[in-house]
Amino acid sequence: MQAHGCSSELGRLEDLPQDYRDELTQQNLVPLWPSLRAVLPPGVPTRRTRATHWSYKALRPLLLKAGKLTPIEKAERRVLVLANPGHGLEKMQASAAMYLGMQLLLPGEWAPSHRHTPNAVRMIVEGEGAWTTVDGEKCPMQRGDLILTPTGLWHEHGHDGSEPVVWLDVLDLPLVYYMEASYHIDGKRQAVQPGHGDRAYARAGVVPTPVFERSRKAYPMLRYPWVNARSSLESLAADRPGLEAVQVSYVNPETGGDAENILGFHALMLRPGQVLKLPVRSPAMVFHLIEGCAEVQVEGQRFTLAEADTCCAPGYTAVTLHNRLADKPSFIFIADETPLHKKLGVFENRG
Ligand code: GTQ
Repeated sequence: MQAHGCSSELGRLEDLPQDYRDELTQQNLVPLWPSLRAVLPPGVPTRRTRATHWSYKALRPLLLKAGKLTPIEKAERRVLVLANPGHGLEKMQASAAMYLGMQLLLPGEWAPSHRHTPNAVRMIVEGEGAWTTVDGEKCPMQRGDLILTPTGLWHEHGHDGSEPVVWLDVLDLPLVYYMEASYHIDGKRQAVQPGHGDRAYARAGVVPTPVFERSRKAYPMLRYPWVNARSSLESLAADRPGLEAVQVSYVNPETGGDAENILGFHALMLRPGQVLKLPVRSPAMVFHLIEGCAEVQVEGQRFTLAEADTCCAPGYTAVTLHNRLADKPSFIFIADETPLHKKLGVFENRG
């Protein structure tokens, strides 16, 4: 929040005598009225978040170059941050609450174990043979998989394959940092424990019965394989030919609630040639193209997303998606701030 004058009808800072202003400053006091309209603008919030497109084709060579320039020991996490210029690149945020980064792991490398207060997810972009161990569960990483590393859980990344592996990190870091609640703890290599959430929760609608279990994990499912999400979308589209938004949400299979506490995650299928006008809602959104080709219209701009491209849209803004393929579906991974807005009671759907 920044105090600055912007109002025509309310008194300005300059209207006040300098000695009075100096006295206020000395006492750590600020008059509200010159800044009232800035912090409570009429009808719609001021958003720093700007519609921004990051092309994978353009960033990939730079990420691979980081692999040559900076050894993993000097990076811990070798990430190029997808920063929104509206916030200032140095803020490293895609929106008010969302952070995006493209992470590179080369064959044989290990990104050491740590845990932190912000929640993270990974959306795997390319490469085979990498894995991430979260809370003792070793999760293989394949294109389109979503892997959670919720707040407080140990995680480390390794790579037994032969080609570079890249994934998209989505964290609520900007929010948790703003709350002055962001920190990490280093750990040692985790012992892999038996059990795989993606196997135990293999099908929606039936979940394991906890007959002998004393306590349940807060995050029972950490890996959401793309093959399952994709086939759910195809089944849903086939079952409901009239359904406009063919979308599934990543949820906690025990509670049916959001997979994580602050950010929401979804997969959307655009039918061949489909144009989908999304309702205007308060949370900012991120779109990452898993498969196909799609145009995103937002704030008078048109981004053509090729595979592995990412873009973001501010909240309270109309977004239209268009599948550029006439004969095939396109698949989009969506991250948004909906759980946060709903928990805080500020969520709006303006239609
Ligand atoms: O992989 O643990 O993009 O801790 C930023 C912070 C990734 C990670 C990021 C992190 C990680």
